[in-house]
Parts: sequence; structure tokens; C-alpha cells
Amino acid sequence: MKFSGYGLVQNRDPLVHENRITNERDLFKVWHLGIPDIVDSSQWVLNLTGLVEHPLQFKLSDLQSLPQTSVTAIHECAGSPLNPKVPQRRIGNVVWGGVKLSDLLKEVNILSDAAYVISRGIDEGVYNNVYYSNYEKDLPLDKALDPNVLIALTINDEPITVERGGPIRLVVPGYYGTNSTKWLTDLIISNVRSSSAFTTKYYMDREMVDGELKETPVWGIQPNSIIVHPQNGQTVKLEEITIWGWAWAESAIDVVEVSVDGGETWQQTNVEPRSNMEWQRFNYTWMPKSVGEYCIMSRAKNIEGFNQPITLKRNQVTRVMIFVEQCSDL
Ligand SMILES: Nc1nc2c(c(=O)[nH]1)N[C@H]1C(S)=C(S)[C@@H](COP(=O)(O)O)O[C@H]1N2
Ligand SMILES: [Mo]
Repeated sequence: MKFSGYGLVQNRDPLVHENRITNERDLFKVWHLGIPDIVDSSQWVLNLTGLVEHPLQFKLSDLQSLPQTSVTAIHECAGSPLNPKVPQRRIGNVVWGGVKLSDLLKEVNILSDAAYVISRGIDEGVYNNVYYSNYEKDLPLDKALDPNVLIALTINDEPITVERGGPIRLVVPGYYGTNSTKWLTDLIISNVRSSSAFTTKYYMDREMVDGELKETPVWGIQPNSIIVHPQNGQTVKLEEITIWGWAWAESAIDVVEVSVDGGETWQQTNVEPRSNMEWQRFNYTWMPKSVGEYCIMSRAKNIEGFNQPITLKRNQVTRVMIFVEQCSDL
């Protein structure tokens, strides 16, 4: 292993999100078990096995010679599985390139009782004091057949670095980053979910609903938004200002509201339509009534009608505090 144990790189420079496409070097990185030492990626082999008629192996060069597609998509970490309700907003919007998983699945002929695709990475190590010999995740077969799901070889038109999961990783646009297995070695077609700790113990939301424990896998990204301008702590002049930011979810966002009074009242913003699996820009022109301190919030609703919660969820609304001061030339 090149690096052992859990690690996180997060660029907290607030200006990172001014661009629609996030620079690779500005995009967060997460690993639970370590970063494997990959000496010769030309030897990399991806096994496609399980409930299939013809199991197959693909070398890196095999994948490179198949038809390539690109998908522009949000990439969001669900946050720490030890504190799943704490919002982190590790997010970016990037261009992935590679082979459609659905193209590989066509070649192996999936058997009729298949329901999930289990993905396994080569990384091994200790997470939260327990040793794991692999990182393993799963996704429903329906999602795996979505043409946006890729065996990715590039990010923003560059080969995926080892720290980011190269030479090949799974990318599941619309699902939280945890499902996009890095250093991908195995895809196993199954009729049951994976029994891995990363799908059962961790990344499984638990809440009491009507006295019963409801467990939900951390798959589809729930509505979320960030305010890019103004920035938290910023001082602005008493004049018209454009509040803008990004909103996203697995399905398209159709409404984003902002509040300039800490959530008492909400105003609709202009939201651009969704393109591919990208985040959507919203903006709202605001004329502050007077000088003072303001708490600005944004909340996004997806086309299925789900709204961002105010508190206690990883996708709770963002708040920024700003100061409005008198224009100096008045
Ligand atoms: N093999 C492997 N894949 C993994 C992980 C991991 O620890 N091992 N972490 C997951 C998590 S929680 C996230 S958020 C994303 C992070 O991808 P990135 O480092 O490219 O941003 O990878 C996912 N895939
Ligand atoms: Mo994550």
C-alpha cells in the first residue's frame, strides 16, 4: 500500500465552485482503507462474474479499445458514515470518460434472477479499527443499466490518477460517491445485496418511522444546493446583489428558493434546466432593504417533490451570514 488508513483531501477554498466544471486538483478525494501502490497499470484486470452466462475478463487495453462515452456529472461524498447526518458538501461537477457498464453487461448475458451489481476495489486495510480485505459496494441492476454508469478511465479528459481510483474506477452518476468504487477489479452480478460492511454497517441510513426502524442504502443523491455568491462572512454594499449557486440531485431540480431572513420567507429563483447529470445554476436578484446582518439560505426541490430539510440531514439547507453596509460614496 502506498498509504494506509482513512484519508481525505478537501479543498475548502470557497471560490472553487465559481466554475461549472471543477478542476481535478480542486475536487475532494476520499479513501477508507488506503491508497494501493499500482506499479504497472497495463497489467490491470477487471473480472465480470456471478450470475452471467459468460464470465469475462477485461484488461485495461481491452477497455480502451471499446467505444468510449463521456458523462458530465456531479460527484458528491455522502460524508462520514460514522456521522451520516452531518452535512459536508464535498461536491464537484466533472467530466468522466470511459466504457458504459451496460455495454459490458450485454456481453456476458445476465441471468434472469440477477438484481444487483456488486463492485469491488483492490484496496485493503483498517477502517474504524477493523481490517477489510476489500472495499465493496453494490447497486441495483436497473441503475447499473443506466447508460450514464461508466467504467471510467478519464476525468476531465486526463487519465484517472491512482489517488482518484485509477487506472479504472466505477462511476455511478446520481449516486453518492461511496458507490463509485475506485481501483475496480471485480463486478459480480448477484441476486442479493453485498454483505460488505460498506453496504450494511456503513452507508445505510437508519431512522425510526412510525415506531419502526427504516433502513435505506445510501444510493441516490438527495436534493442539495450551495450558495457560491455571496460568500459566508462577506461584506457587501447596500445595492442590488445577485445571489447565485448550484443545486443538484439524482433527478433534476425544478425549484430553488432562497431566504434572506433566516428561513422566515422564501423566494423563487431562476433555475437553469438540467443538462446530462450536472448541477444546475440558480440566481436571484436581491435589493437589501437596509444595512445589517443577513442569514441567507437556499433550498432545492427535485422533480419528484423532495425538498431539502432544514436540519439534521446530510443535505440540510446551507446558510451564509453576510453584512450589508452603506455604499461608501453615499
Ligand atoms: N475502492 C474504494 N472506492 C471508493 C472508496 C474507497 O475507500 N475505496 N471511497 C468512496 C467514497 S466514500 C467516495 S466519496 C468516493 C471518492 O472519490 P474521489 O476520491 O475520486 O473523490 O470514492 C468512493 N470509492
Ligand atoms: Mo464519501
